[in-house]
This record gives sequence, structure tokens and C-alpha cells, in this order.
Amino acid sequence: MSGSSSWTSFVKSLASYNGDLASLTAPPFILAPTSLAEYSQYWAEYTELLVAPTQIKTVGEDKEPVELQRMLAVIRWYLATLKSQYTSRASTLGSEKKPLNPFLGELFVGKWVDESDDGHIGETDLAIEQVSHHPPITAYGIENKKNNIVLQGYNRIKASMSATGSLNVRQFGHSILEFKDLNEQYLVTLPHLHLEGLLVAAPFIELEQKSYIQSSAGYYATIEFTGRGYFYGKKNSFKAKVYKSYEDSLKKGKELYTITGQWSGASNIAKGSSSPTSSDPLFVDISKQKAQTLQVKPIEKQHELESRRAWAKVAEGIKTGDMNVIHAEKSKIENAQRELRLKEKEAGTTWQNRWYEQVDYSKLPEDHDAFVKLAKLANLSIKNVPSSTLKGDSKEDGVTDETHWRFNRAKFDKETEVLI
Ligand code: CLR
Repeated sequence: MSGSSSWTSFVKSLASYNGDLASLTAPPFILAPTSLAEYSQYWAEYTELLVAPTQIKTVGEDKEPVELQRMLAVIRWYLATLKSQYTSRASTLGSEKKPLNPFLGELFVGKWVDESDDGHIGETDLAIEQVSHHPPITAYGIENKKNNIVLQGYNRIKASMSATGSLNVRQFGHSILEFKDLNEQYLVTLPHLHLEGLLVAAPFIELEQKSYIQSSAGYYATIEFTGRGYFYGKKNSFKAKVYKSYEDSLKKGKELYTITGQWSGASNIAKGSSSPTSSDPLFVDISKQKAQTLQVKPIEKQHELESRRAWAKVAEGIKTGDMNVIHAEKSKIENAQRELRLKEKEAGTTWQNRWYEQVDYSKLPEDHDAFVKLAKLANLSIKNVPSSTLKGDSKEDGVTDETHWRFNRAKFDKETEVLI
């Protein structure tokens, strides 16, 4: 490890970290050569699991309604997204690392091609945009035309150092999954997390508390996270409970199913409210599922706002560990951004978002889209508060803002400069 004193001062600087990556100067060995804007691709790397719910069209052998079977399939997909989102850097880079800080308007696009034998998956397209820089907010839209699926959402973080030396991260935002042909929608909230292993310079993520999935058909699921040692001795443990409705979750013993295991590995499922054992049926083993690699255009064909083109030289510096290159190339991007903001100020204009817009739900009828309906069903706050906050929670106190970022598909369909 290069220079433990620089690591110690870095960890100390985390104490004042608020989610703005630019304020952190980290030693090169902990830098990821990847922009944070790329991270939203983790929502759809398991394309097979993403489309699986849409393939369920008949009452199963177990006589369960299709909507309930689909809810279970959505939970399988959700577990796979967690593996992508929260373990993939540790497995490819050796530990969690500090991503590059996306600039305003940065774009990341790509596609997952159909690798199934029978062509049932179809192509899945990805369109990510950095919609805000202060605070940093990334929005994403994912579309599978063949199965008529749209997944969209946005993400923002707030971070703080805990007394025990781990970095606590609260996520804001949510994800909305739509199966258009089935007229079925799901609201998915984001888990809180913390970074462990900072003091020994080998950070990794642990999820905490709960996230929720609400289906427009009424079904409601809670997914509770613990680190190593709570439910049992394994890392990345979770316990999910599936109910007919949120109301049922308030009563005792109303669980339709209980699922426990590792979200990055195997989990088992049992009917009712008691936790399954390993002799109960396997729910899914995520480690045996296949994540597909996103196809991204070669850098020379990319638009200048696209992540990998814009950050290419910085990423090179990180890979070769050359602090001077990293610093010089980063400064070029930051200065160009400052310059742009100044020009806009002089001209009295502002940066125009490309494919996303802010929707203020306080000014719209409740049925404007699925969001308010689903949040209501699940008793979730629609205010701009940390994800998974319930209605009436003290975190809502004094917050009036009900604006959220939404994908404007029409704008994306009309895009001519930035191609997938
Ligand atoms: C971003 C949105 C994704 C899920 C996700 C995964 C990992 C998180 C990341 C989000 C935000 C930034 C994050 C990262 C893990 C480490 C990194 C919190 C929530 C911080 C900024 C790195 C700090 C520097 C360390 C090396 C100490 O869908």
C-alpha cells in the first residue's frame, strides 16, 4: 500500500464528506477509472431476470395468481441488481473505490444484446444522464422494446462518517419498473449502506435497514438487510417478506412468503411467516445467474459528453498510477465546466437537461403517473427525503419539495447525436 499516512489523512477528510466527490482528494490506488454515472447500468445487467416477470402469463402449478408470481420474479431481479450495484467493484477492482465525479450533462449509453437461444429477451437499451452537479444526481432510463419494459429512476447520496469509522451513505431517489403490455408497475426503493474496512484501506459495502417493492396489483414486499452475523454468519444477508398488501404487513402472520439468504448468492423460500431453512426450496442462487456485459461504442465513435470518451485520459492515468496525469486531465475537465457555467451566467441561460426532466408532483393530479399511486399503496413518502422513508416519518418534517427526476422517452427517441 502506498503511503499509509496519506490514507490516514484521506480517511480523516471523509469526516466532512457530504456526497460531493470533488471535495475528496484520495490516493491513486483507491481511485476507480470509472465515472459514477456508469453505476446506474447495474440496474439491468441480468437481462434474463429483468424480462422474466413478463414471461409469466398463466396461473402456476401452485395455483398462485400471476401477479404474485411476477412479484416473486421481480424480487429475484432486484436481488441480482444488488449484487451488481454493491459487490461488482470489490470483485473486479479488489475493493470498493472512489469513482470519478460526473460533470453536468455527462452521458453514458449502451445496450445489452439478446444472448438467449430463442430470442425472448430482445435488446435492452440504457440511457444515463448526469442531471445535476450540485448536488450530484444521476438519472437513468432502461428500455426493452421487445417485452415493452421501461425501468427508470434517479439517484443522489448524502454521506457522513460514523463514530466507529465507517462511512454512512443515505440514498435519495427510487426506481420505477413498468411492464407496459401488462399494465403493471413496481416502485422500488433504495437501501441505505455503509462502507466498512476504511481504516485498513480495503473498503467494502454493507447494506442496512430496508427497501420496499410495491406492485400496482397490490402486492408489497419488504427486504431487510444485515451484514455478517445477524440472521446467520454470512455476509450480504437479507430477509424478504411478501404480502398481499401493505395493510397486511401491519398485521401479524400475514406473510404470503418469507425468503432468506444472501442477495449475492443463494436464498430459500417458504410459505407463510417463518423463515425458510436450507431444506426449503431454493428461491434463487444469484451467483449462478449470468450477468451480461453492456456493449458501449468505441471511444472514437462517442459524443464528447459520453463518460468514457470524456474521462479517457484520466482513466488512463489511474490505470498507470500517474498522479500528475490524473491531476492535469481532471483539472482540464473541471476548468472547462467552470468556463461553461460562467458563459451561461453571462448569457443568462442555464444548462438544458437532455432526456430527463424534473416533475413536481405537488402541482400535478395524483394520477399523473404510477409514482404517487404506488407510494400511497406502500405508505411511502413522496417528498424529497431519503429513499425508503415512510409517510409521516420525522424526516419529512419541514420538507415541502415533491419534485423527482423522470425519463422523457419522447426526447430520447428523437435523439440524433448520441446513439446507443
Ligand atoms: C450510486 C448509485 C448506484 C449504487 C451505488 C453503489 C456504490 C456507491 C454509489 C451508489 C455512490 C458512491 C459510493 C459508492 C460506494 C463508494 C462510493 C458511496 C450509491 C463513495 C463515494 C466512495 C468514497 C471513497 C472511498 C474509497 C472511501 O446505483
